[in-house]
Amino acid sequence: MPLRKSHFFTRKLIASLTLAGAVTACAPAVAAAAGCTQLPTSKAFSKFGDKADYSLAPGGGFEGTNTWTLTGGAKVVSGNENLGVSSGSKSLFMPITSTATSPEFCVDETNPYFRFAMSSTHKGGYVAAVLWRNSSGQLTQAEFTSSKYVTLLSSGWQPSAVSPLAVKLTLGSNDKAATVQLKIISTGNQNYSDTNLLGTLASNVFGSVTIDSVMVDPYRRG
Ligand SMILES: [Ca+2]
Repeated sequence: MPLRKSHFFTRKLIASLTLAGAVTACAPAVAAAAGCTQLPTSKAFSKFGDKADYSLAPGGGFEGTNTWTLTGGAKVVSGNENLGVSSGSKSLFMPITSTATSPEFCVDETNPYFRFAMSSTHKGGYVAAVLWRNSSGQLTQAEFTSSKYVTLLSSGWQPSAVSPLAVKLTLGSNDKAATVQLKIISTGNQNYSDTNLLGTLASNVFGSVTIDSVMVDPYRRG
């Protein structure tokens, strides 16, 4: 989304210039400034013992017009996660081998992790990956696996693992930020990828996962 990105970088430039002025006028800077605009937060996973604050990733609730890139039959369906992470009436169903990739967004050192709500049918699984681009180097591009999950039995809604984000990035040397996309790949449980156990049941019923409420941790500890 070039327009949005352009607007974003314009805002960031203004923020940087404002900061530069502030630094000049004040005592020597001690810590590097965050490179991203921070969004409203909530302790979205507190009922699971996670006291961190989280912000919703772009389109991460799958409400309204979908902004994620979907392949392989992934589709927005009725029914929100029931964990209370973020409210709504929709989630993202992902049959085995489908993928869902978020819009680009900014992360900096204050965004160490992301986390989401998920449920699974029998033999479901996923890989949560991060695509990233160092904002100070046009040619730097990479992908890493942040977390994985497999199950033999179906499960209701549960929180995903706390998945590394900025803690695994090489941030830009100037603005300490990077442009990322989150990518969820519905892998099924490859330890049980044969159909002997459950017969020739449709893969869009077995092996699927459903995700919702994709949240980014902006590292504001109380
Ligand atoms: Ca939702």
